[in-house]
Amino acid sequence: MRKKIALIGGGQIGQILAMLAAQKELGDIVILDIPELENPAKGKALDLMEMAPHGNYDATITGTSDYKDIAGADVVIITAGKPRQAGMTREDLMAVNLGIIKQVAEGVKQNAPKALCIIVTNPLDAMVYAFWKLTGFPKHQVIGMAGTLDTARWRAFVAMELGVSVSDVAGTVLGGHGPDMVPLPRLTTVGGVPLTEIATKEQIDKLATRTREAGTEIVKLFGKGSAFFSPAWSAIIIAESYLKDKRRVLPCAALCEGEYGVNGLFIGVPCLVGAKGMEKIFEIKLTDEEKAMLQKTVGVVQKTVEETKL
Ligand code: A3D
Repeated sequence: MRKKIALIGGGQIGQILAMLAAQKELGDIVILDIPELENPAKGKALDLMEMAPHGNYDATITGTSDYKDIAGADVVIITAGKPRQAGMTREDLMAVNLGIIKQVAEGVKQNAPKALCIIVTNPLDAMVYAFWKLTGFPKHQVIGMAGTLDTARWRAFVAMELGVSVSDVAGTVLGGHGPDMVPLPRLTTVGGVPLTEIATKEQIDKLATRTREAGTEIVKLFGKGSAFFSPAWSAIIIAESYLKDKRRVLPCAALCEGEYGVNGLFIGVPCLVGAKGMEKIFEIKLTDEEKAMLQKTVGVVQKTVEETKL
């Protein structure tokens, strides 16, 4: 029997997620949106079924607004919620998206209690915390997608700056999904060569700043709405690593219980994602400067989480 992937929210990111999950043949796909958008969800699903002969995939793709249709899902990816508009911070979305996450948590808890849940909705660090609190799911079953994207952006900018293949750029970004996130140049390599030996401090500082502001750069260009291709890919590789037990080490927002000196918050850290979900957090020995930057971002996340009052 095929695996089942439920996509809660069939907007910009949701529809790309559906296409990627189909192309990768991760399983059957259900796109769930609000009742007013049930027909567009059905339409997107049908369009993707009609793409299958050329896309060369086998999957049943359906649209719905009824949580019963996600019953028994193996993976749930949540993008339900408002995206930013130009001039907004992610925190400006708190009130409206917290209300939406409350509904989603109830629907997922009742219908797909065993699924690996990947949260994408912003403000990410608070929404993943709220979802975890509201469902009571174990920590290995709840992952926030942010560091995977922030790291993809960091790698892309490094490759663009140095004129090298992005495949050879490895690195990681820690912390919350906001302008205080912590790219780690010290641990970034290009084909095994340390970034710090082939780029100047000015170049590295510029790349770090661009990474921290990458989401905002796209929001400004769009004018309306936020990035969707790269967030979708970033969420799908987490799902794929789980479904195929690929055991990839991906920066994800995971519940820290002592790791990095953080307790009870979801923070972007390197995670092993395998058949049991978020199986392990890898701890890195940080320099004093990196520790100070991490503390700053943790403080920001703590404040946002407190606003959920959960
Ligand atoms: P959009 O295209 O508006 O799609 C959101 C969808 O959610 C719409 O189709 C809504 O109808 C639907 N929705 C709203 N309420 C509900 C509900 N109660 N139940 C089910 N569906 C609902 O937005 P988008 O896809 O561009 O972005 C989705 C979210 O992802 C936003 O909150 C963004 O801020 C966030 N986002 C996060 C990242 C990260 O890196 C964490 C990156 C980009 C976007």
